[in-house]
Amino acid sequence: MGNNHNKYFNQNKRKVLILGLSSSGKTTLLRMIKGDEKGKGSLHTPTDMFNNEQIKIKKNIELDIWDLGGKLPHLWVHHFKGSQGIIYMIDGVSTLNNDQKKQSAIQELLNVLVGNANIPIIVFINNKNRNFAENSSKQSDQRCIDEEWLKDNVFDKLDNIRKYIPLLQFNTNLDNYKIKILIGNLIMEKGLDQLQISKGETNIIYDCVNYLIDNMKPL
Ligand SMILES: Nc1nc2c(ncn2[C@@H]2O[C@H](COP(=O)(O)OP(=O)(O)OP(=O)(O)O)[C@@H](O)[C@H]2O)c(=O)[nH]1
Ligand SMILES: [Mg+2]
Repeated sequence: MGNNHNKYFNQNKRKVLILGLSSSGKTTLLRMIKGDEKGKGSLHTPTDMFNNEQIKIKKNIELDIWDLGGKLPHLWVHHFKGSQGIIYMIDGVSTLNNDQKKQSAIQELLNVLVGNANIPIIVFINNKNRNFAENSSKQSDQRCIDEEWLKDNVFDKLDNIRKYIPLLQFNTNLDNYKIKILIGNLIMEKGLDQLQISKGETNIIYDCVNYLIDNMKPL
């Protein structure tokens, strides 16, 4: 047996889940990672079960990427096993002045974080409307979910669970991004934990996927 065992195990494949509540932008993101420009601005067609794609992302790395429907988050747990990285998306618009949506998004994020304590996770706060953060009131009940809010309400409470596990959080507006080519390890160079990125408008999604890959362990 010995080495033969390895022939059944694809060292170059990485299983990634895209999670988040309905309409947070998961399928749009998946399309963009695929390089499909039509992902942007299309009508929302809810994903009933999941979309699964194999995407070659670096020379030797293929992502086995699962975009799970957001309507039934209790089903996500069935996909946790064997996952090596997670992208969690939050709709920054619908959660802005809707406490219930905000709480649901965060509760599901916590479930995901606790259920996947050993793998890297990226949290996208997907703005949709670029100016929402500037327009939002900073009163406590109306604060948008941003890095600071997540830190106070989520990450600081998770220190023991995810102490050594990289976690990245940042705002996106998928409208603005064009997927072009991979950019090296920009994010790695800046350090990992709770990194806040403020950077030009292009390629950040690939940077983040790269970051995820660099921090994923083979199964
Ligand atoms: N303007 C804008 N629209 C976006 C952005 N991200 C997603 N959308 C739109 O938001 C809607 C929902 O996006 P989807 O990607 O289908 O959402 P989803 O998370 O896959 O939703 P479910 O499959 O129901 O779980 C679509 O109409 C997208 O075009 C964004 O960054 N900007
Ligand atoms: Mg979808």
